Amino acid sequence: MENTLGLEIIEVVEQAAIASARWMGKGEKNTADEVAVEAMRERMNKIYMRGRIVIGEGERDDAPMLYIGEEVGICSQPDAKNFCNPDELIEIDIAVDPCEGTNLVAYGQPGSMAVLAISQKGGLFAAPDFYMKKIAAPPAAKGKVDINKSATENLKILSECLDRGIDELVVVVMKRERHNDLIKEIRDAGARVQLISDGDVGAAISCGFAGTNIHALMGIGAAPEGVISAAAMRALGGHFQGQLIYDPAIVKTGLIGESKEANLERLQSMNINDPDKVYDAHELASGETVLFAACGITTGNLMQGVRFFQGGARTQSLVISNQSRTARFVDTIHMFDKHPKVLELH
Ligand code: VTB
Repeated sequence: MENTLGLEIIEVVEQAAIASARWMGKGEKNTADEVAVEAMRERMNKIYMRGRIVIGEGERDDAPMLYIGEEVGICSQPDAKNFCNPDELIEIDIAVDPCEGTNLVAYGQPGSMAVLAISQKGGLFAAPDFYMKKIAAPPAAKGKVDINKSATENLKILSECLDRGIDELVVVVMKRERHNDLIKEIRDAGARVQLISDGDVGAAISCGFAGTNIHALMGIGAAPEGVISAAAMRALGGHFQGQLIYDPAIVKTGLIGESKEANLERLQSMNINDPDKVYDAHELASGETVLFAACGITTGNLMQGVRFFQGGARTQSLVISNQSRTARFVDTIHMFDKHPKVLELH
C-alpha cells in the first residue's frame, strides 16, 4: 500500500496547497477552501486505488465534493472494470482537510496546510463533526502525560520527560474564550503559552519533532482534525489523546448543535456508546498502515508555504509513514510553463 501511494499523496496535498495559496491574503476563506477541495479531489481520482472518504467536507447534502462516504480513486470510478482488478486492491479509508486553517490562508497568516491521512478500511476513527479535547506531546512523554490530569501535573511530567525546566516549555493553545482558565493555569505553572488563532493540526504534529520549540498542544479543537493529528502522531510515536466534546455549554461555537441530549443521541446512532471515552492515537488511527501527508499553504513551524515564481511554484510537504518509520520532507518545484524561471527563485 505504501510504496505507490506514498508518492502520489504528496501530489494530492501539493495540488491542494497550490490552488489554495493563490487565494492567500484575499480575505475569502470559502474560496480558499473550495479550490483546495477541488484540486485535491481531482488529483486523488487519478490514483490507482479504491478509496473512501471517512473524514471530509461534511455530509453529502452540504458538501458537493470530498463528502463523507464519497468514493475516490481510479478504481472507484464507474468504468473501473476496464483498467482495475478490484480483487487486487485493498480498500482504503481517507481523512482529508484540504485547507486546514482557512482563516489563516484568507488573512495571510502562518500555519495553514493541505492535509490527509490514509489507512486500510476501518483504520481511521470516523469522528463526528464535534469538538475534541486534545493533548499532544513529544515521543519522550508518550503514555506519561494524560488528558485526565491537570495542565499543572502534565507540565511537571513533561519537564521530567524532556529534561528541562517548566519555564523552558512552550504549550500551544487556540485563542478561544473556552481556554481562558487553561491558559492561566499553564502560565501560573511557569510554562509559556503560544496562542494560535487556528490550525491545531500543525501544532499537534509540531510536538512530534525536536527543534520546533513546541512541547505540547492542549485544549479543545475540532474532532475530525483530531483524528488527522492522531494519524501523524501515531506514525511519529508521539503522544496524542482526544476526548469528544458534545456539550454545548463547554463549546458554544459552530460545530455542535444546541442540545446536549440530541448530540448524545447522534453519537449513539454512530455506535459511539461511551461518549466520554478517551481515545489514544492508536485508537483514532488503528490501521496496520497509516500514512499522513501535508503540504504548507502558508509557512508554518514544519513546512514552508507555497512560493510562486514566474512559470511555477515551489512547495514543501511532509509524508509520515508508520510502516517505513519515516518522516520525509519533500521540497518540490512545479513547472507550470515550459520555461519557468526556476533560477530566479530566491
Ligand atoms: C478548530 C481547529 C482547526 O478551526 O476546528 C478550529 O481544530 C475551529 O474552532 O484547526 P472554533 O469553532 O472554536 O473556531 C481550526 O483552527 C482550523 O480549521
